[in-house]
Order: sequence, then structure tokens, then C-alpha cells
Amino acid sequence: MDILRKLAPVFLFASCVFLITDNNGVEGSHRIYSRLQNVPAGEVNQVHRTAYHFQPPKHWINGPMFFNGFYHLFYQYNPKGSVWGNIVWAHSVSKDLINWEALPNAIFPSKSFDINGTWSGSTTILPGNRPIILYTGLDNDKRQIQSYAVPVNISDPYLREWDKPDDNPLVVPSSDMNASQFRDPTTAWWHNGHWRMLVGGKRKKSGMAWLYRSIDFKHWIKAKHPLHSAPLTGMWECPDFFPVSLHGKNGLDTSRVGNDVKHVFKVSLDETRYEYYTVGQYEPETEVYEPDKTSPDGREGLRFDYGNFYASKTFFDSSKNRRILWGWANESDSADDDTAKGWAGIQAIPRTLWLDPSGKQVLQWPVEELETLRGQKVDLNDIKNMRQGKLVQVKGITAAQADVDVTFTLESLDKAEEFDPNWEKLDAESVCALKRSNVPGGVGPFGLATLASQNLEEFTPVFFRVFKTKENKHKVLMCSDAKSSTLRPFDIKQYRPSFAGYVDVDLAAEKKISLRSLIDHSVVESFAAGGKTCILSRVYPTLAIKDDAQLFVFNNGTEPVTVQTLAAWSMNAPKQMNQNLEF
Ligand SMILES: *[C@@H]1O[C@H](CO)[C@@H](O)[C@H](O)[C@H]1NC(C)=O
Ligand SMILES: *[C@@H]1O[C@H](CO)[C@@H](O)[C@H](O)[C@H]1NC(C)=O
Ligand SMILES: *[C@@H]1O[C@H](CO)[C@@H](O)[C@H](O)[C@H]1NC(C)=O
Ligand SMILES: *[C@@H]1O[C@H](CO)[C@@H](O)[C@H](O)[C@H]1NC(C)=O
Ligand SMILES: CC(=O)N[C@H]1CO[C@H](CO)[C@@H](O)[C@@H]1O
Repeated sequence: MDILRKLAPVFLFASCVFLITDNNGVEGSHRIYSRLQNVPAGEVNQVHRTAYHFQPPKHWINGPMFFNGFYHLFYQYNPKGSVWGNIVWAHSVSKDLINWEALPNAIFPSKSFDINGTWSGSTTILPGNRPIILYTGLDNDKRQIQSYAVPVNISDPYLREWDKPDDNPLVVPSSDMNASQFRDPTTAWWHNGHWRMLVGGKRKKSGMAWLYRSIDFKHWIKAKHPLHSAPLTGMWECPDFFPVSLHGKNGLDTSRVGNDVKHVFKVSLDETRYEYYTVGQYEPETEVYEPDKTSPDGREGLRFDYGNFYASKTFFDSSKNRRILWGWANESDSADDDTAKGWAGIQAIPRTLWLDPSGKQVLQWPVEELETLRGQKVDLNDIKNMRQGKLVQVKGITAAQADVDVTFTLESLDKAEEFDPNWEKLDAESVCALKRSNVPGGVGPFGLATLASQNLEEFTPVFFRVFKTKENKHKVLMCSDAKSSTLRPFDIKQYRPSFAGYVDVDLAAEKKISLRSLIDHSVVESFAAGGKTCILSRVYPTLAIKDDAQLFVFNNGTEPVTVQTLAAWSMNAPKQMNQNLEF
């Protein structure tokens, strides 16, 4: 047992759960499809099924989790249907973050303190290498309360079975709280004799990260002030709070404090269904977290991802000294489509996350293990001076299942279009919707046309467009546009946003910008400028499927662009992706 413990580094991960409380078909933010909640999958349709993104064997997933010499992913799952409902904590393990083995459900409603639901939470490793889960249970009255679970057999390397002791719950909502707005406990951190954890909440219209402290992990006392809150942001789901190093890419244990770290605070905003984070300073003695001036709270804030990405969680991977971020990407098709195809929801590729040298934002990059799936490679280097309207096909790889990394260079930004001052009021997504890849520009649009049919009847462009502001500054917009991703008529219920974010690069000085896209049948997951801006899109082509999908590089701006380097790989599927379904 001791030997096992020594050999087995522990990785913890947490998932976020959502809440259900409305009565007109939308609970919290999950639309409730009572008629579909218990409809099992028939023939599972594989056309848009992802190959190397984590997915449930079938039915519904929403959020990850953690653990031991093995990576453990606990995720919110409906064992009975492909829409939200009947939520349990499903459990998969992996040695490499690529291949996954499904285990029996770890936590499911069974006791008075969670009989009406087992929602999201986190894991913490206690001293002596003992993992513990904190989660939100819904009790008999459907109050949201925080409970814990521990492994039944700590010597079982898979930690298959979890026990929810009878001294639960640990924390119940206080009398001044709304018991339907109190959920998603974080990984706890230790400082100066006390454990701390956060629970997401809301008071009036303000989002709240309630702070609790404990000496023994059993008795928790609410601190006088929340660790953080922000007006008019609504319910805060899935808070995450962790240190990042001021220097280098290494991740830090969640309890690290000191002069050489900053802290990142993230919430999933129920009202927008997007996530926002701030970078700031945490003083454990006074229990104050202060975001830096450069990172505002709420809807104006920074985002880990400007696409389909929610309920994310980070964990510290002590075996490789890195912090890993893992988000959940929902489907963009309809509930009926999900029921027909028999599954819904995937996990984004796990991303290593660290502080940008500027200190103003984080950088994210797919974990290095993903590269083990790279197969056939194609290089297209030094495509000089691609003029407006130029389209170059990347041949020789499986374009529906690929990893592509391209660097563009530009001679000059003189032709950059003017940034209309009225757009200051718009978000990036609205600007992208006005300036799509088929709207010719000055510097850009240039980028990749992914999941494309041969004649571009369907394609999902991922591209840059450079603007010049009144102050003569450049603004670089990154778009991942789903509008033209499918020939299915627009009246079919499907979400086709022109996802976009700005990229904080000095293109006038650097004269180059990189783009990496992970393409996986119904996923286009992209990383601009080494991970400064990331966008995950879910799309459902009808022609650009399997071997008929194509990949192009394009320029639709008057300023010629050069492809300095382009490397593209066919991606293999992992050997094992939860096929061993035993529950
Ligand atoms: C605990 O797990 C270990 C390792 O798998 C196993 O050998 C042992 O029999 C288990 N103990 C119990 C009580 O199930
Ligand atoms: C408590 O929260 C629920 C869920 O957000 C909401 O529907 C309800 O109106 C709230 N109750 C009060 C008294 O504010
Ligand atoms: C999931 O998909 C729907 C559209 O189908 C979208 O409106 C919603 O905001 C998405 N995101 C989350 C986090 O639920
Ligand atoms: C480039 O612009 C032309 C003209 O609008 C359009 O037909 C074409 O589809 C655009 N290319 C891409 C990749 O969007
Ligand atoms: C409020 C509510 O829905 N309570 C339910 C909690 O679960 C018990 C046992 O399944 C039900 O009997 C309650 O109706």
C-alpha cells in the first residue's frame, strides 16, 4: 500500500455542475427535455463523432474531474439519455490523457443529502496522498449543499468505489443565501493552518465566490467576506482559483502563495454560458483577492476560450509540473439531433496553462501527449505572397481528423481596414459576424478553411483580420465562423455563431502570427499566437465529412501574406476511448 502510494502521483480534477430549478422548461440554464431524458440511444450515428476528443460512450456529458498515477476524469453524465437529466458522476481513467477507460459511476444519488442530484465539484489531495471529492448534492428539499466522498479502497489504483460518509453534508447554505444558488465547491488550498475552498453563488444580481475555512476539512466556517464578487454578473458556476508562476511555464500546486506568483480566478457565468477570468493578487493573510487593472470582471473580461467551452477546471499535474485546463464543449445541434445520434458533449483537448510573460493573460497549449497521435505529415513551407482570393489546398492528410500548425508572415499593415469606433460597443463575435471570411479586406481575412467541401459549399474558416484604430493602433481579430459550416437549412435548430476574440499581439513589430487547429469531425479547436486566444467550434457538415473533408489556406485581403511554415498531420484515434462500457 505504501509502495503504491509512493509510485502513484495524484492528479486531481474537478468538474462543474449546473443547476436546475425553473419550471418552464429551463432549469438553471439547462433546457429540460423531459420527454428525452430517459430515451436511450438507438443506433449510434458516427458521422460527426469525434475521434480523439474525450467523449462519453453515449449519452450526455458535461464537465470533467480528476486522480492517482492515473489521470482521473469525473464528469457529469446522464446514464439514461442524450439530454440533461439524471446526472451522476461518471468516471474514466487514463495514463496518458489520450487513452481512456470507463469505470463504474463514482457518485450517484443515494443518500438523504444527495437524493435529488449529484452535481459538480472538485477533488483535493489531502496530506498522506489521500484524495477527497467535494461535490454539490441536492437534498430532500432540493437544497444545494456541499458534501464529500472518499475512496472505499485507497489501494485500488483505479479508485473505483467512492463512499459518502454519514457525517455529510459539510456545508449548507446560510439563512441569507438562496439554496438554489450555492454550488460547485473548488479544490481546497492550505495556508497557515487552514484549508480554504470556494463555493459559487449569487446575491441579488452579484456573482459570489463564497469562501469557507476549515482546520480539519470536516468543520467549515464561512469567512466574513466572499473571496471575490462582482455586480451584475449573475450566478457564478464552477469557480476555479489557482496560482501561476511569474516566470516560465511550470504549473504550481494549488496551495502555493508568495511573491513569485499571481493568481487566476475563473467563473462560468450562467447568464452568458461563457467563462471569464481575471489575473490578480491574492493575500492569504487578509483573504483578499484583487484583480489587476488590466483584467476586468464579468462580460468584458478575458476568456480561456471564445467558443463552445464551459464548466472548465484546472488541476496541478505533479508528475510533469504543469497546470492543466480542461473544458467541456456542448453540442450546437438540437436535442432531437442529440437523441438521434446517441451522444452529446465532449471534452476539449486538455491544455497546459501558464502566465503570459506580459502578466496580463494566460497562455494555453494542447498537452504534449496529443502529439503521439500524429500520423502522416505534410509540409507546405514558404508559400510566398498569397494574393487576394488565393486558396491553397493542403493535400495528403485526413482533413476531417487532423492537427495543423501554420505561421503567416506579413510585410506591412498599411492596408489594415479602419476599426469603426461604433464597434467598440460590440463584442468580437458581432464584429466577426459583420466581417466574415467572404468579405474582402486589407490585411486579412487570411487563415484556414477547415472541414471544407471541395468547392467550399461548406467550410469553417478560422482566420485573422487586422484593423487600425483611430489612435493608429492595430487590433487583431481571430474568428472561427460556423455560419457556412453546413448545408443544412438555417431553419433547422442549430447554433452557428461567428465565434471571435481579439489577439493581443504587436503584429506591426512581429510581422507574423501563428495558428494551430485541431480538427476532429465536428470539432475545430484553434489556438492563435501560441495560445493567446483560443476558440473551439462545434460544426456539423453534410458534405465535408470523413474522406471528403478538405483543408485549405486562404487570403482574402489585398495585402499579400506568406505561409512561412505549415505542418499538417493526420491524427490517429486513441487505442482506447471508453469503449469498455460496464455501466
Ligand atoms: C483493495 O484493492 C487492492 C488492489 O486492487 C486489492 O488487492 C484489495 O483486495 C482491495 N481490498 C478490498 C477490501 O477490496
Ligand atoms: C432562488 O434561486 C432560484 C434559481 O436561480 C430562483 O429561481 C429563485 O427565484 C430564487 N429565489 C429568490 C427568493 O430569490
Ligand atoms: C450549448 O449550446 C446551446 C445551443 O445549442 C447554446 O445556446 C448554449 O449557450 C451552449 N453552451 C452551454 C455552456 O450550455
Ligand atoms: C473569399 O472571398 C470570396 C469573395 O467574397 C468568397 O467567394 C470566398 O468564399 C472567400 N473565401 C473564404 C475562404 O472565405
Ligand atoms: C423537491 C423534490 O423534487 N424532492 C424529491 C427528492 O427526491 C425524493 C426521493 O426520490 C422525492 O420523493 C422528492 O419528491
